[in-house]
Amino acid sequence: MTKNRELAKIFLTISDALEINGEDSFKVLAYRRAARILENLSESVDTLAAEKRLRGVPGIGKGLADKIEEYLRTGRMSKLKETSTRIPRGLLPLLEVQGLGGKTIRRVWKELGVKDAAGLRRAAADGSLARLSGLGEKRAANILKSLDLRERARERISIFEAVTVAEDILAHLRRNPKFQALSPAGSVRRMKETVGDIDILAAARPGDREELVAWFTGFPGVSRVLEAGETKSSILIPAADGERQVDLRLVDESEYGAALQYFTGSKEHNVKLRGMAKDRGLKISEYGVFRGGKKIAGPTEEEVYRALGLPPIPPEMREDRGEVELALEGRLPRSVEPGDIRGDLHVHSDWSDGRMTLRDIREAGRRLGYAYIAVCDHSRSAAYAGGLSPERLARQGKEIERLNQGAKGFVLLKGAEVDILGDGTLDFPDRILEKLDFVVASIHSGFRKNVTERMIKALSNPLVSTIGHPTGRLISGREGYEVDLKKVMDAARKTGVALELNAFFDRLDLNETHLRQARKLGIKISIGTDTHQAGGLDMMRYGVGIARRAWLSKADILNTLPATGIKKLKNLRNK
Ligand code: DGT
Ligand code: CA
Ligand code: CA
Ligand code: ZN
Repeated sequence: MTKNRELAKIFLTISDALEINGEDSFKVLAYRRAARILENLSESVDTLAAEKRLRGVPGIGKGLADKIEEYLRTGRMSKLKETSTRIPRGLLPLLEVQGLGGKTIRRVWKELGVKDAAGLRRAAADGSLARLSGLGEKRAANILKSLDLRERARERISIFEAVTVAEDILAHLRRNPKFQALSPAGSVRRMKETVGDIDILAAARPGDREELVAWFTGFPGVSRVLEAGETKSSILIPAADGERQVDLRLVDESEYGAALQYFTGSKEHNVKLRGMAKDRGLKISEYGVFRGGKKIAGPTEEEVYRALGLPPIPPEMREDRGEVELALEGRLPRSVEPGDIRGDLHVHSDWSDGRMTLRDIREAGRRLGYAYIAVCDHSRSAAYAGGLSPERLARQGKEIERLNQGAKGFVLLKGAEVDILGDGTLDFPDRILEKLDFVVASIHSGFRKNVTERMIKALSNPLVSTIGHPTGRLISGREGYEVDLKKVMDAARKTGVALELNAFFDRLDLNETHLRQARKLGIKISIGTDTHQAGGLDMMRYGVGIARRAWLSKADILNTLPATGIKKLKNLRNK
């Protein structure tokens, strides 16, 4: 972990502790802001401190600069000790539970003696939580539900974190030329929205294995080695909230394809294949495909499938949801591929709460080889997120037109993420929406208030292009809106409005189950990263991964169209 991130974490802990201690929200926010500044800093704090430039960083005053210097000098921060020793440690993580703020945590601590998640659970079970004045049965039940969701999510990690760790380790492994082949396997390769442990497969000569296992367990980030065998080894990598397990399997080059197929799974898919092989007088294992004693496939995955009479099946589809049967009939749909995506349909700029300027977005879009990015900043009611007034939106539109002048190959699209208000009307009037190329309509407040009706009303407006994050869930622990998606989908099918696949890793909303239903109904899907900074544009890969898991093809996805196609949608729907 870099010093910047270490310090950001410390400041977050301090702000959490202050909040539970009942300090001014002003102080709490100052530390939280400092954490964010540190995380986004492009220079290391070491350098800034060495060159006496810390105090020049906007948002870092003298007080914070002193604390940073103290930490860099001594490895300790007295403020951290002072604030966090005053409260039980087990209370800090409770701040991440939806529906629990610092004030409530302070009260359950002081009035009910709750010191951690287990204590909170007991207080919910014996009714004392609900009896706390001002809380009531309903809020107590919701808190318990959020706690459950969070703990369930905790056992698995996000696909984003898993891919990031896997790629770090693969980069380390690739530096040793004795690995003959390397690939992610398991749920990471299948792009599941959450991952249990991270699997990596490698081919190597028997004589090299001892050295290669040592190379793997010598990965600089390792906190513990669980197993270091020449066929299987496992390490733990430290993370903010625990440890992540990474398994490496070493096989012979002649078995690499069969092992890759086996260890990619899913287990259910493998069971189906094994049954099929048996019916054909074949045997399939992680060593190869065999007829009698004769090995007929092994080195490549493609041959393994071919030996069973199948075309290669994309890893994302291997869940035994009918893919094997379709492949047998030669009717496997052609899944959308990353290269089919011509733009991003949901990006925030610094005109609202994003960090990229319009120029930054243009540059990033060009670098990615995109044809367009739709700039979709928040609308006026989203004041907490710097929502734009109609005037500012108009000015932004002018600026986009100016930036697009004479542009070849890439354009910024004029968009907005417009709030669906409490009564289902939109936060901008039609005469404003008319001027835009792409309109995302989203619910950001009133999660339990007539959500279905409000969405359907939004869908009936021909100026709306798509509904943003239609379920509102967060994978890390928020259930989302009370919405009847079936009804929303029926309305989307009738009006021709798209639904979003929000590709931000903690959303992935619609999820793969909903996307499959949408595909069957012929509903178009727009994929947007909803990113607020340049790095987040890469989240598109998780969106595409989930789309592939739902068997979506190029034709199902709006952003495989050229820019002119996106702009024309509105006119088509207006007829
Ligand atoms: P995860 O880690 O829970 O996100 O899911 P996976 O799919 O990565 O599961 P994992 O790590 O237990 O195993 C990786 C792959 O290895 C799995 O997808 C299929 C294969 N595999 C593991 N154990 C078995 C087994 O007992 N039978 C079969 N057929 N395959 C297995
Ligand atoms: Ca796994
Ligand atoms: Ca595993
Ligand atoms: Zn957004």
